[in-house]
Amino acid sequence: MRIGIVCYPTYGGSGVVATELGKELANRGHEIHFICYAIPIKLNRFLDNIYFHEVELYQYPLFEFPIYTDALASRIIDVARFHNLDIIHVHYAIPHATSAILAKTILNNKIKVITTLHGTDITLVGLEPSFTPVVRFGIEASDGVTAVSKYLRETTISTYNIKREIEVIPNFVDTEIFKPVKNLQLRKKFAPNDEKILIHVSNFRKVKRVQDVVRVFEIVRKKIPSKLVFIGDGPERGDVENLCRTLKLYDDVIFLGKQEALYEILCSADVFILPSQMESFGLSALEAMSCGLPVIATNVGGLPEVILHGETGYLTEVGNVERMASYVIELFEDKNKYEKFSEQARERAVKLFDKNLIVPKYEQFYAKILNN
Ligand code: GMT
Repeated sequence: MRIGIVCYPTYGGSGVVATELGKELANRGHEIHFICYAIPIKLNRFLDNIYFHEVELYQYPLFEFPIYTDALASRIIDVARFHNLDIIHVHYAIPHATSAILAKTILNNKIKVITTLHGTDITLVGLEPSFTPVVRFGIEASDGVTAVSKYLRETTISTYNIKREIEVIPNFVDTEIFKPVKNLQLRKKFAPNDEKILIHVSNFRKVKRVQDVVRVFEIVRKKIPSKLVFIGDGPERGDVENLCRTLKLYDDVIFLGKQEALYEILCSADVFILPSQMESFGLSALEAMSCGLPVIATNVGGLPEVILHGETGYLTEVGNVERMASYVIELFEDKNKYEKFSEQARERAVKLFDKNLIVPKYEQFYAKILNN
């Protein structure tokens, strides 16, 4: 198939999923055309069957902001015509579904539009009155719609009063890359005295409640010698760093910023903390599980579909840092339990979310939509 993929090229989860999906599909012989305003961060080397088309954002004094939706639609039209695309698969509804449907209309319906809903396009941004009716239209007018968790499907249907089918295709991980191989050198760097290591990866947005990670760490550290590693960057980072200073934790906290080889760092840690206010899936939790890390997270959104409470980690109510900390301490104090959780986390990632299980589901979905 010839497939166009539209995504945000940044560090966000939806862009990572879209890029990894494109790479896997290319590997399976499909011709993949990424259409984005910058090259996706994970598309960092030449790969056969993959092409990149930049959406150029035209500036004109009259426009206070670049007109992305129209520019993207025009680029989709151009690529679809010239490369004879069968499908345009957009990740994150806003405004990608709108652009794709506009392009499809201009192309006299000669292309199928598939929209994958990822999270805040539905649960946060899409709820803004300035977006809601357009998001709803984008979902109803797409030829096929997928959501990354059952939770996200149900929420979409009820919140936007959706009448159509939405297929759940969960996110996936390359379990051959994200695998439990301890990097002792790295571990020694973070924890020179063999302290335990807590880790958190995110884009430091408010919804991630990163300050709670620090609060959890503060409690754990009083009982068990430990270090905290942060990966990622974003609007809340300054505040989180300040909190570490105020609580006099700074010497035990390592801020690595954005990182490429996530798996190496994940593997050198002991537990993953994800205290999000909302999480439609939690790709970072899945990647950690694949590396054999138990995950302590909040019981929200799609997280219970990924993390099994009492088997691969623990789930708590949002903001209950005491309970989160007590679970971390429990795992650190009970070596057998820790190892069991670690094995079960890895096993769940391999059995349910490996790329070789999930990518064919997208191929089947494409075939179904093309035959409709
Ligand atoms: O980061 C993004 O690009 C999208 C982001 C969001 O804010 O919607 O992440 C969502 O998509 C990821 C990939 O499917 C999921 O793993 C995240 O759980 C989800 N984030 C939220 O729901 C907050």
